[in-house]
Amino acid sequence: MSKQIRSLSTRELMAQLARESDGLSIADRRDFLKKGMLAAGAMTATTFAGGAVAATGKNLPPMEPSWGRKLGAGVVDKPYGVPSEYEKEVVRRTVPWLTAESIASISMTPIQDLQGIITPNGLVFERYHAGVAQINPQEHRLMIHGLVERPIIFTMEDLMRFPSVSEIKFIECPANGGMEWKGAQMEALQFTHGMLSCCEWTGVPLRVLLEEAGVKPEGKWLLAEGADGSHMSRSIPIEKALDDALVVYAQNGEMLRPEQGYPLRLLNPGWEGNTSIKWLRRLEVGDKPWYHREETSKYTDLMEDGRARKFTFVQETNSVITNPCPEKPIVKPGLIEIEGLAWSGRGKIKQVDVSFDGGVNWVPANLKGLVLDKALTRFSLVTKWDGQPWLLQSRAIDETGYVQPTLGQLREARGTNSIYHKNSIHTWKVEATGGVKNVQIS
Ligand SMILES: Nc1nc2c(c(=O)[nH]1)N[C@H]1C(S)=C(S)[C@@H](COP(=O)(O)O)O[C@H]1N2
Ligand SMILES: [Mo]
Repeated sequence: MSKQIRSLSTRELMAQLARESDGLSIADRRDFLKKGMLAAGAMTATTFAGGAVAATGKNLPPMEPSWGRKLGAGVVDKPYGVPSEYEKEVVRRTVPWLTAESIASISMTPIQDLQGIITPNGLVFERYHAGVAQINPQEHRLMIHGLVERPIIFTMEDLMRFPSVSEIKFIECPANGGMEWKGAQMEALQFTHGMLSCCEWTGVPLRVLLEEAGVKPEGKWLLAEGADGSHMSRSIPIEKALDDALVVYAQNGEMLRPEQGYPLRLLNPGWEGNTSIKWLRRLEVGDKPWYHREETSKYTDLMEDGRARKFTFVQETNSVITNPCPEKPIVKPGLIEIEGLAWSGRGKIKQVDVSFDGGVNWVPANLKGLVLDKALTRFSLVTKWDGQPWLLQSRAIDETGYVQPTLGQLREARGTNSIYHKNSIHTWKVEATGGVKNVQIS
């Protein structure tokens, strides 16, 4: 049988390189295209396709694949669609030793397998303190009371009558990366950075609901409480409530998943995930914080001197390289698109730099697609790998000028007793085999 070879023509290659080099400076681009030209001339492995692919097996060219020789499933075979069976490894995962019971645990998003910036609903990481509440929306209510002129109890129907807004925002558990304060131990991107998601959320600005209730001048804080068995609650400053907080009932176009707080959740964009109370049932306006469990014994940051930081709401600027990563080693020498995600709880990502030598030299990456306030931002840098070892890092800078710290700088400021807010520059060690290891350098 004749071998089917799929290699790119010079024209295709040049077009591809031109596309991939978008965002490079003119000098970079000239250099890049020149390299591409040489590669095309020599037909070396300097293409993304990598040249020859031998066709064997009866479903490969030039044979007609089996699925083209029979009829497929009809409409509404699956009234609610699910991914291909070949994608069954793309799932949320948990670290067994992290928690004793699944009802008070956390699962992580497989960010190594996702494209773009939106997390599909079935892959959004889950964090529960008492399992998923199963709520009948007709029996669900949101009560606003305390220091207000007009206490109100809303039905879901009431809430959905308000003009809605839809916004793309990330949610990150502040414990993301928390297992790495003392040293590198998680050999997977899903476990070092997967307590992270980004969805389009639809609901009503909290400000609008508070205006209905009429907050009294002495009302400075809000207590948000969930209807689940944990009745998880957090104190939220009124400034955040009046700024960009949302009360949401939908994610990525459909009603919230039970895992995400169906039928109603609070969303505090850019803030610790645990302030975004799920299964939201109660908002009480007060004149001071409540100091409940999840803002005293938990979700505070123990410093070296034994004191603890409290109300550290903002998820600081962070970034990580998603390709390559431990789950996605480099498979062959040649051109590679380094890709990753950056995010900031303070606003938009302004710049991401990539280092190949553990932070000695930095190269600016290209920000791909949408760059939104408090949303995941995808970055990309096309380069060539010839089997040389790399200490690969990314460093994000947000629009406020905040620069993601090195591990050394973070430990200097906070010590190593913390669980939360570990946003330091992350290092992947790329070995000569193309394998990727999780390592730490200061
Ligand atoms: N009512 C309630 N809200 C909650 C929680 C909870 O256990 N109960 N967990 C919080 C924590 S710690 C986080 S990080 C986020 C996670 O949101 P997700 O499960 O939608 O990813 O929800 C928060 N809201
Ligand atoms: Mo969390």
